[in-house]
Amino acid sequence: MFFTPFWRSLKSRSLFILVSLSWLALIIFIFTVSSVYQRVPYETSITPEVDAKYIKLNERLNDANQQIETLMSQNRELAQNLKKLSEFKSQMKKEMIDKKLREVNRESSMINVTKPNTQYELAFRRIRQNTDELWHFLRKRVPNKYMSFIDELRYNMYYDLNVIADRDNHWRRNERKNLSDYVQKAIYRLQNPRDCDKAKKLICDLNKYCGFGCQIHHLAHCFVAAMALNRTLIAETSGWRTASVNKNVWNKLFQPFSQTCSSPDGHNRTDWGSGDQLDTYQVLYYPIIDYISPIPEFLPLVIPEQIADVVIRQSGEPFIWFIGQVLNYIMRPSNKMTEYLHKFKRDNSIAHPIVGLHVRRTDKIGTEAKMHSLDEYMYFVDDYYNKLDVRNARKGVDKKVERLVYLATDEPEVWKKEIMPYKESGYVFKGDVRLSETADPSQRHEFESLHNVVVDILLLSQCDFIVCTFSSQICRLAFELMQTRDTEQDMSTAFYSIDDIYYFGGQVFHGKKAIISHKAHNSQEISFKIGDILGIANNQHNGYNDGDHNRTKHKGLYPRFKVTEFIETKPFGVF
Ligand SMILES: Nc1nc2c(ncn2[C@@H]2O[C@H](COP(=O)(O)OP(=O)(O)OP(=O)(O)O)[C@@H](O)[C@H]2O)c(=O)[nH]1
Ligand SMILES: *[C@@H]1O[C@H](CO)[C@@H](O)[C@H](O)[C@H]1NC(C)=O
Ligand SMILES: *[C@@H]1O[C@H](CO)[C@@H](O)[C@H](O)[C@H]1NC(C)=O
Ligand SMILES: *[C@@H]1O[C@H](CO)[C@@H](O)[C@H](O)[C@H]1NC(C)=O
Ligand SMILES: *[C@@H]1O[C@H](CO)[C@@H](O)[C@H](O)[C@H]1NC(C)=O
Ligand SMILES: *[C@@H]1O[C@H](CO)[C@@H](O)[C@H](O)[C@H]1NC(C)=O
Ligand SMILES: [Mg+2]
Repeated sequence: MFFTPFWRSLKSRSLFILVSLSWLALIIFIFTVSSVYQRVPYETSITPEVDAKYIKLNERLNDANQQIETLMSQNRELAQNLKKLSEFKSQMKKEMIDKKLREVNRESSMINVTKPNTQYELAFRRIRQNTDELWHFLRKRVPNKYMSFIDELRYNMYYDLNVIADRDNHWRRNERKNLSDYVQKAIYRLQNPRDCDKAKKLICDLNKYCGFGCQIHHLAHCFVAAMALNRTLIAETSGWRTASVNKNVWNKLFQPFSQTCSSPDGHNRTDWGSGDQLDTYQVLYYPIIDYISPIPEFLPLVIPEQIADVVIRQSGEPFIWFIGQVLNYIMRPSNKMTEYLHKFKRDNSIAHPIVGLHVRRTDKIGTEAKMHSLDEYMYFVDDYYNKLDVRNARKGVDKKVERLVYLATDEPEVWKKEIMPYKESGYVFKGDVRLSETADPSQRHEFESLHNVVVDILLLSQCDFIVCTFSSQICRLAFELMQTRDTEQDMSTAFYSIDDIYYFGGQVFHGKKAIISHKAHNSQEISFKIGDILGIANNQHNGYNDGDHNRTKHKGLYPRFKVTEFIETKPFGVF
């Protein structure tokens, strides 16, 4: 940078000299020639006078030639100097980088940080989870009067666990962030091929008639396939949910999937399930997940083999983290949406810490989920803030944290009636009842309704903890996106679901692997050995899962602390 002006001026000076001298030579030449030509017609014979003129002209031309020669050699010299200078410059740069590297190495060897390994991370997360399991076991069995003792002990255990976690959180955050960037860049590259005419493509059919969360999850399925097969995903979004007044709804809410490649055309095309040699075709049509055949090996809950080690080390929910990355790409907000969110957060003074609360009612109740009172949700919001109060007390902060709740619901009555007692006891509810008013089933085809549910999902995903029903795709979407945030702690435990465990629509198998053997204590429980695979139907929230043994086919309860997530990996072509 330092040298640039210097050699740039050298270069321009030499150019200047060259150009001006060439001009001079040209002018002399033209002048001479024209003076000769002017006279020739009048002097019909070559007299000695004319001869002398030619000799003079010749001399002048030689002169000019010589001058040009000199200039050229000067120019060569200058070019050589220039080359030397730029070599010198890059040498200096290299030395500076080397010096910086030596400094960094010295610093890190002084701190002598030993990074935790995967076993350490898994054990640490298990202690955290088992603290919760013990709590759930006790709260369902022990008389209520003992719970304040148990809770206080538990909150203090969390505090100490956080002290231990803090030592390595910087490293955890860096490794997670690095992997996020890596995955986002890989998807970006896949979606923006240099030559769209030659790129291998996967066509995703968007005509799946279901709710918003369901459609987005369907798109995520397509992206997973595109990543596994190393094909650019083409989805015709311009007709997506189009109402007559609102064209191109997708681009109003989100960024396009590609800047360089959105044409579904190609030299040849085939269907998944055609029986053809798929990779010899440029365009591959991918069906709606419900009708797919044959079943691809990369369907959820499979994660990419190439990133599995780091994901398993850094996230307690590797699949949810991975699909969160995919959704994060899909749902990159448009500039308009980004602006809206900024303004909304400012106007509502949304701050941290904040708990996200999603209450799904209306059409869902009695069809796909049971009714739950606000009290059932608030019990876990309360628990979150009690824990924070103890943490602050241990840190010597004697002010209680403000109890903020981001409320998202499709039932305006929750705003108008149900939150009143909690407001009186000091809770502050953020969000906007108007978003809930547009969530009425009769309005869901309107653009505003769609816009507002996107706002609720994105803001829920930015909360520090979520309480909701995982039976709703809306909440699962928010939780998935939450995993990809650049936070100190892994967010895989930052939720409580009042009903279902997490699942991904169309998932092939969700299993748990035994790390401790178990002998059934009663007819409700099942026995198993270390390494056995158990299915999971639900979490009883009393220390037990409900599920079936993959080998013995016995159905029943088993202690959660004896199993860990069963993870399948497959190579993904995109990495
Ligand atoms: N603004 C807002 N709208 C919501 C909320 N919860 C649900 N909705 C509305 O309800 C719709 C979700 O219901 P469906 O259309 O059945 O979509 P889905 O993907 O099946 O989601 P679930 O039924 O919740 O599993 C959203 O598209 C919104 O219109 C919320 O918290 N805020
Ligand atoms: C740094 O850690 C390594 C590995 O644990 C150890 O071998 C080495 O002696 C340590 N160095 C210092 C200066 O503490
Ligand atoms: C960042 O991620 C890439 C890809 O996984 C990996 O090669 C690299 O070593 C990582 N760097 C750090 C500092 O973790
Ligand atoms: C499809 O077209 C591509 C590009 O022209 C060609 O290389 C490939 O062999 C074709 N595949 C089939 C099955 O015809
Ligand atoms: C048993 O586990 C395998 C995965 O190893 C899975 O594909 C299969 O569906 C499971 N079977 C049952 C009955 O759960
Ligand atoms: C994926 O596709 C890109 C672009 O065509 C190519 O450069 C890369 O080698 C492919 N990767 C694999 C694993 O096939
Ligand atoms: Mg629905």
